[in-house]
Amino acid sequence: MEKGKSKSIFAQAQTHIPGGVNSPVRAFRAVGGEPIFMESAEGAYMTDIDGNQFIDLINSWGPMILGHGNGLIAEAVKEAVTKSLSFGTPTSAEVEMADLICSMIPSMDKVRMVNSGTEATMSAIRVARGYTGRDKIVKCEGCYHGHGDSFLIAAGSGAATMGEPDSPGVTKGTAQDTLTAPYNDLTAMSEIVAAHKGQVAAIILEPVAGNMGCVTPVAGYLEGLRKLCDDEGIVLIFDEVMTGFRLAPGGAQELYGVSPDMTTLGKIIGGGMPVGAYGGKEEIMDLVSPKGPVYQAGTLSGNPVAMAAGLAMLHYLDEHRALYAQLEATQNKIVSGFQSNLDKLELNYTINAVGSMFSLFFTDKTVLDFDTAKTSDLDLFGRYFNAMLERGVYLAPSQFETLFLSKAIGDKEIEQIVKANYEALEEIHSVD
Ligand code: HOZ
Repeated sequence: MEKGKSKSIFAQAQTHIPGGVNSPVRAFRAVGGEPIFMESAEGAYMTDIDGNQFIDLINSWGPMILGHGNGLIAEAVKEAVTKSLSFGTPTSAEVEMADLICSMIPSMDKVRMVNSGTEATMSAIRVARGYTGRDKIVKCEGCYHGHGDSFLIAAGSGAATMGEPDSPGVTKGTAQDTLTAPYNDLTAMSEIVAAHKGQVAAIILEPVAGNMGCVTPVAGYLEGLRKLCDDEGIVLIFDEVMTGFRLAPGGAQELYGVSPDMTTLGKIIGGGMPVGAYGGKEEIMDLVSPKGPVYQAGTLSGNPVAMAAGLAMLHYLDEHRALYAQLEATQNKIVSGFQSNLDKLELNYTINAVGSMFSLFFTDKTVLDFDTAKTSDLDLFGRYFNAMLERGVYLAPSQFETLFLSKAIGDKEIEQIVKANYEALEEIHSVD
């Protein structure tokens, strides 16, 4: 594969960008090699600056559920741009967006738009603290809720990839208010809450974790957390930045039938533009300024171009609910192809999958939390990633990320992905 232009721009990037990238996982440090710089994308494919084409299995880490270059979204953005890039005043698009979100996710009575998932989660815990008058939060090990100080404790995603799940720069004062529990362990969570009775404002988690690879909730886990929070007066926050509008029109909470008190959103609601949102029960959200005393604001919040893209996306998803079954069928075909390849080559593996999210772990353990995710052979994963890249399939460049499928991936691409998987596995297997 020709990589000359990517190599040269990455060298230049080191001068004025820390590590040469604007988000750590993109640097390929976990998999070896150097990042590929993209030029354009259409449907299921991305093309890099050297002219190489890749089937995209990250889809901008979630937002591009319809694939790249979707005409509806592009047209909505073009129209919005002709009116203004930003007013700094309320617009009717924000009202339409709030109404649509709350109708698709019934646990949300009210919602506030922000600019990223990080902003959404930071704001949500502030509101939960204001509502309960308590300081502590509990998060799950390996879950990632953006890079707010309170969440960089036992964090997944890039923090885990770089081997720094507890970041320097987070003060002891902040860190002491974040408690952690293993994912999928209701007993451990109950014990932590009991040990800090009356002090926990919120339990926050990804209802399907995507930042330690894809990890699904075991039967009864989300229901158990719901009961625990009800019993102890704790705000249950589902971070649906990845899963919102991806696993079902109403997100993971619709799929699993468990309603949180608050929800955080991002990715798909922006249709590819930078957007986040947080919301929930009216009695909680009415504490947000200017209705209530909990302060949170943003110059570009509810940006008209981002709203236009997000509205086009959400209207499409609302009106095409059969899409979710189609995405799941795509996932099933890819996963069963991978399983048969892995079995043929007698490799140890676990595949976790739900809807249009899935991960392949090189381990014989069942992966249900951060500790079991870490049993995956990371060296093998790195070689697998690069072997897939060579064959034109772009995976997440870290074991501790999930893959995201798009509507644009059809039978032709599925065949190519499964074939590439076999050849890549055979190559790394024969080196072992
Ligand atoms: N950390 C995010 C995914 N879990 C985004 C990574 C990126 O955009 O580089």
